Amino acid sequence: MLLPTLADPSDTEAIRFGERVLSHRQLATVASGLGRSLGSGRVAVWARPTIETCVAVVAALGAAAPVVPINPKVGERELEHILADSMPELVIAAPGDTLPDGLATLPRIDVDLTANGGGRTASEPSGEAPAFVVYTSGTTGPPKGVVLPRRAISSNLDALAEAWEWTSDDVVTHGLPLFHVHGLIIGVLGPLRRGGAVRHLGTFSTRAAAAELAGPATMMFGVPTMYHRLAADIEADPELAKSVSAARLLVSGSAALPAICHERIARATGQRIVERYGMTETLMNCSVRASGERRPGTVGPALDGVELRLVDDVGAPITDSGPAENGTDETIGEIEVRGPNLFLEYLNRPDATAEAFHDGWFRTGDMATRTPDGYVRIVGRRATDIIKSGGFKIGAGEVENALLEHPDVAEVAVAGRPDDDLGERIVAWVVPSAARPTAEELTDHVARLLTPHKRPRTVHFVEALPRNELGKVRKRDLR
Ligand code: MLC
Ligand code: AMP
Repeated sequence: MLLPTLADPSDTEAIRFGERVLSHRQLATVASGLGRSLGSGRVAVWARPTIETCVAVVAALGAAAPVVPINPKVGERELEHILADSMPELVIAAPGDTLPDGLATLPRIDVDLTANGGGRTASEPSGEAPAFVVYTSGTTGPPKGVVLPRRAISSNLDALAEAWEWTSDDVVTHGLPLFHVHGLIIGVLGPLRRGGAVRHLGTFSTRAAAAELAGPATMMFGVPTMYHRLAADIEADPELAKSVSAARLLVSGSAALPAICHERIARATGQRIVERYGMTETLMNCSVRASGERRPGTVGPALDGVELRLVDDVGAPITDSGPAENGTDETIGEIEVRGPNLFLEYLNRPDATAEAFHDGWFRTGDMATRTPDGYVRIVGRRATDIIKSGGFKIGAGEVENALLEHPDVAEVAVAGRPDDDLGERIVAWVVPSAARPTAEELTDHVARLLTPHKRPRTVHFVEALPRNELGKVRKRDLR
């Protein structure tokens, strides 16, 4: 059962957004009330960071209807693609939400927090039944729908509970978006599966997080950008640092946490951040254990039940990743994983699904080393056309395609560049056509077509792009 605590609910707090609270019993009642209106077809959930979004997701899971979470900032082109690809039967939103065109034409159900379904849900579907379709970027083309089965979620949340000694006494706080696996599956379904609570910040700020950690929250989840901002704030304000030091566990993931950020927070609070490594397709693969050594720059060993190996350039497993013979470093290989945490397929993309696997192992595209005691250190990515900015994954190709739709763009190349705050920043090199657009016009254009987090943060106007003999852009030579 995915959410056993809702079958036998308690009156303790389950979800809080500011003053809006539901106990486990209230959540079970409201979600089953909403679930009565749902069939078993896919449902889109307008995933604003609200209590309604959590209720919608729990209701759909209870009714065995797969959820397609929709980024409330989604642009027209991206939404068009997601809807055509996933074909949801209806959309669930909060009362008063204004939905964009595309979604507004679907049958709509508003979350009613007074609904009463008596806590009854459909019989529990099999573990292989799809629970979510979460869209994630690739190197080229529009985002792919990752179909996640129920067993991936339950097994992964249990492995994390083991790793983090996570119990019903824990209260998780975070300000993550609810349309990706980090905020929604780990950050909301995680606490619900444990029978504990989540207190969502609405929007992340150090002050709000610190107040929660000084109060009831025991754990915080965040992306490195949030910890980078938190480090600066607590260094400037010892009271904030004191609040953060009260946490039981600070967890970072979705992108690499720089060792310097880890050390700054440790110096100010005594807290050593626990880093974990995951992916939409695999949920979480590795984590430093709550009781384990917290080595900065490492994501710890594989979680229980997750098999992880490193393979070389020709796909051969690297058996010994201890110090290499040249004595300079450990052997670097691509991470491949196998286990109950894996997705079922990319929706409508058998080609992409087949390509993602190698002898039954999922190819993550992440490059890493592993110490003899199993600690994984991620050192890079196979594809240079994948950008991780603020913990969001963005394909350079999708941003290029969006920019090429602008009438004043003749040629374009997009790449990620290091950024202290965002990890990587999206940079575009643009050859304008006759009329020269402003940088702001172009960033707004991408924000409107795709989503604001995919907008370039820097635009360089150039006369030509560096190309090789075959006409392909040499991204390494972009300056
Ligand atoms: C800015 N905005 C615009 C805009 N420019 N809106 C329209 N048009 C434009 N041109 C708006 C934004 O929408 C936003 O609104 C506000 O301005 C600030 O935007 P921003 O500057 O882009 O935000 P920023 O400060 O950079 O965000 C940092 C951040 C964010 C850390 C809060 O990057 C974030 O939430 N990251 C989390 C990513 C995540 O959850 N990843 C998990 C993937 S799963 P508003 O209203 O929103 O403030 C995964 C697997 C795993 O990776 O392992 O976990
Ligand atoms: P997404 O497709 O958005 O789920 O992003 C998954 C990717 O995020 C992984 O393939 C990694 O490249 C990256 N990632 C997640 N967690 C970490 C981490 N702790 N350290 C480094 N990279 C990470």
